[in-house]
Amino acid sequence: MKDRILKKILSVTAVLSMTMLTQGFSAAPAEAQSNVPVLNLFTWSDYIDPALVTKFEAQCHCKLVETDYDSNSEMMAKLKLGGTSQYDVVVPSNFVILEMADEGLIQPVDHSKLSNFSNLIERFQNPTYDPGDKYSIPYQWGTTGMVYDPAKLKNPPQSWSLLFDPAVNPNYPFVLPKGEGRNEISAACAYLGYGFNCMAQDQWVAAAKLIKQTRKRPNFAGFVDETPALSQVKTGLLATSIAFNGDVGNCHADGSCRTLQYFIPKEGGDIWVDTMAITSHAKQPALALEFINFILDAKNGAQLSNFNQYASPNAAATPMLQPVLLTPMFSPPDTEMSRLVFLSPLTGAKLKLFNAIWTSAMQ
Ligand code: SPD
Repeated sequence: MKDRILKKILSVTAVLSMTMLTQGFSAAPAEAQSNVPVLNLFTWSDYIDPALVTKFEAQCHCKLVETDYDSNSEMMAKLKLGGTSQYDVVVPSNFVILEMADEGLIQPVDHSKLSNFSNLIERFQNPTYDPGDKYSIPYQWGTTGMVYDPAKLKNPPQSWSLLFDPAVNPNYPFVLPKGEGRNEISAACAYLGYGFNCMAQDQWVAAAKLIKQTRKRPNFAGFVDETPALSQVKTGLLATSIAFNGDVGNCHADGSCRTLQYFIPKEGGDIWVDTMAITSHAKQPALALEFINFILDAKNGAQLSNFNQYASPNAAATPMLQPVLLTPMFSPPDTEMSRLVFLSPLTGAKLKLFNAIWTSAMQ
């Protein structure tokens, strides 16, 4: 805990010093200021150790500017509004890579610049969501399930009914993520018995109907994405929400949510890989590759996981991981694996149809 706070203070100090340098509050000559190249990283909240950022800046003699998002849809919307030249590296989840490549938001990765690529666990070197890692390099992986506060909800069923059955949670406020809709429609599908990775139009329509009914419940508190929703469970505003395993692990580790419980519902949940990709009009493609290779380094990969509490795709990092990261919550055993599914990518007409159904569920 102390370490984390210290790291945050150090990183804020580093950012302030860098800001003063680049904004002219120091004696540094103007030419030197404009010579500092900037790598713009667009990533999920609370996903990179500030100390790693500082370490990378020292290595690349550059400045890394981090901007955060809380869903793939938020990230993609910003890229479509000019972000493909504003940001250099983005961190999309496996199931949107094809869509992003299709829409020209990201470019192929030059593997010849990634000397640390072979550190990846073999199955991550040629994943089905992006054969040959053409557009994306694995960053972290994890699961999506439910978090709840046992002081409020006593022994709730380990089921998506915690979200969708009014009898299970008649009173406590709860929310649904507002992101791209895949987790919400999939959770509703799983609850209705269609499986988490449902792909048929009538299943999506039934799931959307359930979400519409759910929204009308008096204790529905609105659409809030997973990471900010967890903060609301921590502060006691909410009793439960959809959550990512590592986010819960992170607040277990820093002591801010020790009693909160996380589970993967019996009907199934999402297993995902977040990846590093280079935007189609990146201003610093060489720095972007240097950053990706930096994260693929064994020590840096371990530091990343030990900070954000997500499982690492980096085999060489594994011996340096905190033991907790090898426990079932972060590295699910085979019995859990059988309940976890990778969401299939959606593109073209199917994606349009999904988006229309999801939009109608939210209105
Ligand atoms: N705080 C970091 C959260 C990263 C979660 N990414 C997972 C996306 C799966 N849909």
